[in-house]
Amino acid sequence: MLYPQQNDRRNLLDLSGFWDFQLDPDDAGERAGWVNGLTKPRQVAVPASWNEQFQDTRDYLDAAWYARRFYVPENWRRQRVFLRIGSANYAAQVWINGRYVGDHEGGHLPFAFDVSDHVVWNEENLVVIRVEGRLTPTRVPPGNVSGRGIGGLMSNYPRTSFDFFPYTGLHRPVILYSVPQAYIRDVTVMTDLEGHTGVVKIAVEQAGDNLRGRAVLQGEGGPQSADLVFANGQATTTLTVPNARLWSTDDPYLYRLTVTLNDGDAVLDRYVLDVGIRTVAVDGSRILLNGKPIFLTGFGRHEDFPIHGRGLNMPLIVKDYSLLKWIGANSYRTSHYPYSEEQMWMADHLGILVIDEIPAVGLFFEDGKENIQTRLALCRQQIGELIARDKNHPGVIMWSVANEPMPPNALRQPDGSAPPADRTVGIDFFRSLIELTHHLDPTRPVTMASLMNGPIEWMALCDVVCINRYWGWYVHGGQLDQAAQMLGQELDSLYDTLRKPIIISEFGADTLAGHHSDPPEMWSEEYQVEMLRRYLDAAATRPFVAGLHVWNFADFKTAQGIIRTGGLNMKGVFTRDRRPKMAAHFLRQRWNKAARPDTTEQDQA
Ligand code: BDP
Repeated sequence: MLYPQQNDRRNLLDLSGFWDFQLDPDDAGERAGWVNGLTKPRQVAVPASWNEQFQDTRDYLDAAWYARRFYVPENWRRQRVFLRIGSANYAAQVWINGRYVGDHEGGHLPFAFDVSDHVVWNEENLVVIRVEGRLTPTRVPPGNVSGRGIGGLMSNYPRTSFDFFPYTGLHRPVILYSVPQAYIRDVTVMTDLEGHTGVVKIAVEQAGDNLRGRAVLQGEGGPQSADLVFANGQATTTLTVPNARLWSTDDPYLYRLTVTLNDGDAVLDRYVLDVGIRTVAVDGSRILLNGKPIFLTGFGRHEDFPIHGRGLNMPLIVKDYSLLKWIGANSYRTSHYPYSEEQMWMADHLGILVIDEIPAVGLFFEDGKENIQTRLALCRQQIGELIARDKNHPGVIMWSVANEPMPPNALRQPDGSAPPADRTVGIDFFRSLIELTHHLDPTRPVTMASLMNGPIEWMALCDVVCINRYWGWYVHGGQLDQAAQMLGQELDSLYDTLRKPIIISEFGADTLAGHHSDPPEMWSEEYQVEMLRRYLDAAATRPFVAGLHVWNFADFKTAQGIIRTGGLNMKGVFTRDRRPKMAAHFLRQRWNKAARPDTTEQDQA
């Protein structure tokens, strides 16, 4: 799933802009012939969620249709033409000129179709996309789940099984692109180190005849190059770079790999990729980047902003990464779904480490084998698509296969005691998912973010243990000393049992910007600071804690409910429009070396 590229052999046409748009609450569009054009369209922006573009679409999650006309450039005639949709949440079906092209399920990953036989030349084409975002128990993430113990205080609208707004629509660009008839279908790069020598293993997949090709790596110690000889469409080669300049958070140095397909002297296709030479490993209780322990500082985030919703928002990406740098964060988790490819690109270029998560949030195990298997199949599909998309990003250092999967009865224990339920449920599920992930990518550790009181058997399947903890908020709210004590005890006992690196992948307090109190009281800026301080201090004295991700980077929109004022989760250290709360300055003092030149590495934890 290579990102579309424009160069001397390939081209692309970004179909972003205003599209025809029509709601279809009765699912009548197909019968009414909308595949040939919408009957009463209004204009909607793509990419963007549809929810906040109109007043009548905020909570609308049923089917809606998008349509747009385009010409295919005449000089693409001898090429193959693909249509690529960066993200359609949740399910999409595509037609071109009234003919069915294909479909896709799953909201945050790209999909593409070879439409060479669908498009016409010298005439206008019509692309029609039906998108539908219903919440159902057998989707990933699930929604509208009944009899699961969520009710009363926790009930929300729309009825998600997760705490973020179920934004819907064409969230990332729709791109038409051209490649030569014989073309580079895929490139996989894995890097390793032998002493000071960088080892760059390259696998290329081509479509077309068995041609020859070439891989050229440019950068310090280069250029290095090798011929590619294809058999059955595959070729592999290894380049070595003496005294390689490694990719790291302090020096995110990128080499430039150019892969070509050649016929004699003629270049048939070309693809260019940034390559960071680096290794990631887990050693005892440490996470190693290039063989050296790294402590993760950062956040869980969301792709979220007013009006755009979850749509690609380039200025916001620039802003968020500059704030991450300002505060001294070196990492984040793509809670709770894959973020845009543009975000991954930025992480590579700025030296930000990413824990890359599939949309497996709100998983549960109480509705029978068949439904559990349906969700497992979707999770397996999504991790496959995510690795296919993000495998070449040096910034991506870990895969996360779930967020807070819920064992039976977990929510019925308000005192935090261990649920009496069958704790072995789900083990086969996560074993299957984690084994698949290791098989698809043997180079990166795998984790999942576990719920307070979640089964330790699930954490034990992971290479790195990620725990979401709300001591001081949902449990022992207002009692920070008690919370800190519980946290310390829990960390020690988890490490005693698991002997793996532990990342506190969520901890935080809802905080109303501008609300103050001394002594600190819940919802005040002071309370957020004091709570974060307790967690940072607990980690600083425990070398097995390998990272801290505050929940959340910024306030974000969620479903309506009585614990979410204004439909917002306010655990951000920045407001939704990116103004810092006191906690942002506090974290900067602790994390950003530039803000505290006297701080030692140790203090950073
Ligand atoms: C955790 C979830 C996260 C929520 C957070 C919260 O992983 O999605 O937003 O709690 O309640 O359980 O703020």
